[in-house]
Amino acid sequence: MLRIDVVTIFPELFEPFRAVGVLGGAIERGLLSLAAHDLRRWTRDRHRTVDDIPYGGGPGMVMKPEPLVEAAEELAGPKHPLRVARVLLLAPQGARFHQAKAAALARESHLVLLCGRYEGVDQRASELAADEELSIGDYVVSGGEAPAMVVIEAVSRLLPGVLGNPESSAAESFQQGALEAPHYTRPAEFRGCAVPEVLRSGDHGRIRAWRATQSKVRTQRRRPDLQAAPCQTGEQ
Ligand code: JCQ
Repeated sequence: MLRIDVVTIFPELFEPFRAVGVLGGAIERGLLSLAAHDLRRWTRDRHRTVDDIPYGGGPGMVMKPEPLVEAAEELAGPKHPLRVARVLLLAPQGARFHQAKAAALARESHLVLLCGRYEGVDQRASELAADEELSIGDYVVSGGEAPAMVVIEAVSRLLPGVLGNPESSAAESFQQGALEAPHYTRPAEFRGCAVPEVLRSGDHGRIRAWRATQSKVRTQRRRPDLQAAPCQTGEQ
């Protein structure tokens, strides 16, 4: 059972998210718990302030450190002695999130995801509260909520028992580092475009070989940066 706590100024964003699909099913079956907490719960002033102007000047606002650090400490315990939870701050400056990272996080027992907003969070919040900063890619979005959802989706589907068909995760983990072959379903012809004949042949050996080749060619052409897994069929 993996416990995930999210700290955000928009906890309501996570209500529909946690209700549907693979994630909703996993929560329903008790394989995962997901709670979204309002950061303002850890404010003390009458306006429940979570941001302030930047030291040194410049545009926008910066998230104050106190609410984030107190939230992380209440949910995960103090950073230093023996914290079991991993506290992650979603930020464009973080280390890039990838499939192997998702697999590592799926082996944890408790994740706390801190969502920033505005121009960023006070550096001390990152240092005092977070164990690591994670980025989902080189673009800026308005808050850490969408990036947190990406991490939650990627991690939750790797938890034991979450995916119905164990082959789908096995196939994908084998494919790790390579793009998948194209997929087709009915009709066999649509607007003059036919499904490749091999997929309709019923010859599972040929199908496997075709998919392996497609996977390899696609990876080479579209994502030459990926380190492709060795081809299982030996097909070139
Ligand atoms: C995450 N790639 C992009 C936006 C401030 C920590 O402070 C902030 C966080 C965000 C949201 O994260 C991203 C992001 N991975 O933009 C502003």
